[in-house]
Amino acid sequence: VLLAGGSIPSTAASPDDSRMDWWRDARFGMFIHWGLYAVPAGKYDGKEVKGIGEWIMSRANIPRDRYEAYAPQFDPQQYDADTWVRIAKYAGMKYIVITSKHHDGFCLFDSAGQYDVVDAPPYGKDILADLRDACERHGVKFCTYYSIMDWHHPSQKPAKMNNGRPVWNPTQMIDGQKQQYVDYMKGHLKTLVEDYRTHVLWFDGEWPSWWTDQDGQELYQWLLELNPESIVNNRVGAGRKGMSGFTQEGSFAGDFGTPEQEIPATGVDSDWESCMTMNDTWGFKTSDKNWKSSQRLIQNLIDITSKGGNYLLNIGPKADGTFPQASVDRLRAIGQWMSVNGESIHGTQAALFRPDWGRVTRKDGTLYLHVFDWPSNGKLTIPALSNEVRRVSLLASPETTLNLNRDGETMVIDLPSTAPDDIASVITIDTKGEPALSK
Ligand code: H79
Repeated sequence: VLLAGGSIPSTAASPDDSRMDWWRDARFGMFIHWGLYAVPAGKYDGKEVKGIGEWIMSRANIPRDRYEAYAPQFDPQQYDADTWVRIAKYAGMKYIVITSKHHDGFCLFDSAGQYDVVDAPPYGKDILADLRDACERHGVKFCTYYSIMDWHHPSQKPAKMNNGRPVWNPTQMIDGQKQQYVDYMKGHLKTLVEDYRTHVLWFDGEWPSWWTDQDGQELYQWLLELNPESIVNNRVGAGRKGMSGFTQEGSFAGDFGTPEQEIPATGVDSDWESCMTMNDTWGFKTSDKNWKSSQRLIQNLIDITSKGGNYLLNIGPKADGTFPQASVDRLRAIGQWMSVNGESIHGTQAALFRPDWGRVTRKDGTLYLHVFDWPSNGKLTIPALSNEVRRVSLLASPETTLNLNRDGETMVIDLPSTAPDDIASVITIDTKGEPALSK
């Protein structure tokens, strides 16, 4: 039924695993990268630092004590979790994954240790608890990112020194310290599962050589014993293949593949989620103005959905607690499109074919044709279906019926002369039974 998908990656979640149901239906989530790095926002010692903003401690080789000095400057007085969740919900996002601890080691929740926002004056409030509460009020699933590599924890040291300055990536584990660090992580994760009620554990920073797939398997099993409903990404172990994000052949831990900043060319017969940015950074950087268009973002959502994946679209909030205006503008445009066409995304699956004029999704007996390039001759061609077609119409105006004629191996739909939507117009085909291609 799905598109042919090359090799089948072995992720742990089986197709009939009901714990994955909400996640598979969601299709669209918000990633939030927020932490101390929002304070420097891409600048160190008065100089612009190249690369992604949340990596500034590594990119500028910042010593621990200098980086810690951002904590008392992090005072997001305008942070309002309710506003964030309303914005996400309006855009059609069904879940939010926020950095509970990025590679820099600073926690946005009340951790047992001292390096967290609750223990950092002047702000001193529990950012993640507020976001969890807002998510629960609005019916959005609260989920957390967690970095295994930790540039701040005393169990780890820099890969090497460069002119007396630390090179943080990848960290080295100090001999004899690993068990203590694993216990530290488990303490955090137990808190995130039990007190913060996180639905997805989104690991990252799994690539240092001291973290093995055996460690990942054990952590994965431990997490599912803690809460059998948890969903865990494939970066919990060491099975990820580079930035394409899929799991290698073999038996590796994790429920879904994690392509980063890319969309697979075809559908894949396993669960996956593409995480992507709106500009070129995850954590806020003042200088990064390279915003993708709303059209690009909407078509990415459709493309990913048509291939059976989820789209995790990132926001990097500013140090004052607000989303960058360019991000808000784009989420509003996505929300406008979703308010008319969301039915063609939520709860839909990979489609039967991938045409050159756009993308296709399906739900039960309905096919949703997303037309990116509206044909100038008013005729839209699709491969012939073997089932009886009950009705063809426009999702934006369901009362209009469109004509469909079979022509050998293809079917042709007569379209109105102008596209109802500049970005993607959705045509629905209701069939008797599950749609299938005739050959
Ligand atoms: O949190 C965001 C980034 O900070 C983080 N992941 C997203 C979600 C990120 N980490 N690294 N990168 C982005 C780029 C680094 C990639 C590499 Fe590798 C790490 C190259 C070598 C080690 C990934 C793992 C690719 C190969 C192995």
